[in-house]
Amino acid sequence: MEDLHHAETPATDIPPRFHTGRLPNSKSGDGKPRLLLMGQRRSGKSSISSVVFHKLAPSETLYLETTTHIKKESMHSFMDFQVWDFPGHLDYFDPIIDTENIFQEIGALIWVIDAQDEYLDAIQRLNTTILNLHHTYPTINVEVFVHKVDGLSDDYKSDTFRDISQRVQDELADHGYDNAPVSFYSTSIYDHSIFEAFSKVIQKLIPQLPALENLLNNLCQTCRVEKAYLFDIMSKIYIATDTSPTDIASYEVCSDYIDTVIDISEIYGWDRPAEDGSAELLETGNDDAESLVVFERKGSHYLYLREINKYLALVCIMNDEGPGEKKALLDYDVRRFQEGLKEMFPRTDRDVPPTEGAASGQPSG
Ligand SMILES: Nc1nc2c(ncn2[C@@H]2O[C@H](COP(=O)(O)OP(=O)(O)OP(=O)(O)O)[C@@H](O)[C@H]2O)c(=O)[nH]1
Ligand SMILES: [Mg+2]
Repeated sequence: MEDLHHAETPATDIPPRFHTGRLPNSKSGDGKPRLLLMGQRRSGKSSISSVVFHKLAPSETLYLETTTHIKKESMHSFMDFQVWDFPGHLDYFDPIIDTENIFQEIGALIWVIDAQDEYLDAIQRLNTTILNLHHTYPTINVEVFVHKVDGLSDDYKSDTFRDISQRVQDELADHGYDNAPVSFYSTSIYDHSIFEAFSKVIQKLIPQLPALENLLNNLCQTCRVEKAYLFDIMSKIYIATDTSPTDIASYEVCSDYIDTVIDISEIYGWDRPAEDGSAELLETGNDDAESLVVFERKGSHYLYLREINKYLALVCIMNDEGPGEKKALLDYDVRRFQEGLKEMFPRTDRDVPPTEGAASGQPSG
């Protein structure tokens, strides 16, 4: 905790491999990290953006129209970022397109491949893009979403995943680009996999991640929490978790829990204006907003949710003693966690209303 004043400076001299060098929330940063959604037509780019950031029901994506121009959206959340949804047919290196403007501020290039369709062309185009960018922007994270895996059998799914990742890596290696920073995720908008994949993509853009994980590890240890997730409430992306192994089932249950709490607070919640109207107080949210359920399915598990600030919620899975029995300890540790977080993400200069079209905020209550 003593080092937190310096949290905006990465702790090591070696530059982190996976971020753009511009810290989210950094006062010196002049742009917001961009997530570019690229890939073939109908691969599912707009669906992903609508489901993750606008809570569109997955089945409603059937009616989405093809994207005709780059759709830029600003997300105002625990960290500001932009999502750019590209038309599938666009040639990103056409001379009439200002490539520099597109790739300059980039946080991650998300390349969506339809796993239910013929994917050789998509791989070809992805590799051309990576090779074109490799010299000018060597630090770009390329995140490949092997998408629409919901319709596939388990065997076919893993074969396709392996085949795609192998082909991409092999072709890049053939062109002399070994160990390209390309990651692969199996995704679908019909389950939690798309949120999990986005969580991992976003986490790479948070230089404070190791410090956050440390805070969560400490919390888990002192309060005997089995698994702790720090969620961005609006998108249900988790921005950090403790370093114990993560399984999708525990993420799913925590994420569903957030949905339930939000639904209930939309009905029964009320606006909680800051006592003296200051932005500082607004930012801290309501310290007392917490929720607890006993999770019967796996024996005596408890789910505990605590609002950390306007954007973030801490969700913990606990067994043996429930949070009720160690309330004072939990309150104390969560408060310390909140303080640590506030120092890591100073944002007093950022409490401006979201720009038009921005997804932001969530009900509180
Ligand atoms: N089965 C399945 N279908 C999906 C999934 N994601 C998207 N789709 C469907 O894929 C179709 C195309 O989705 P879009 O989001 O419009 O694709 P796009 O990549 O934005 O297409 P362009 O704008 O033309 O480049 C829609 O009918 C979606 O319902 C998925 O995870 N699983
Ligand atoms: Mg589209």
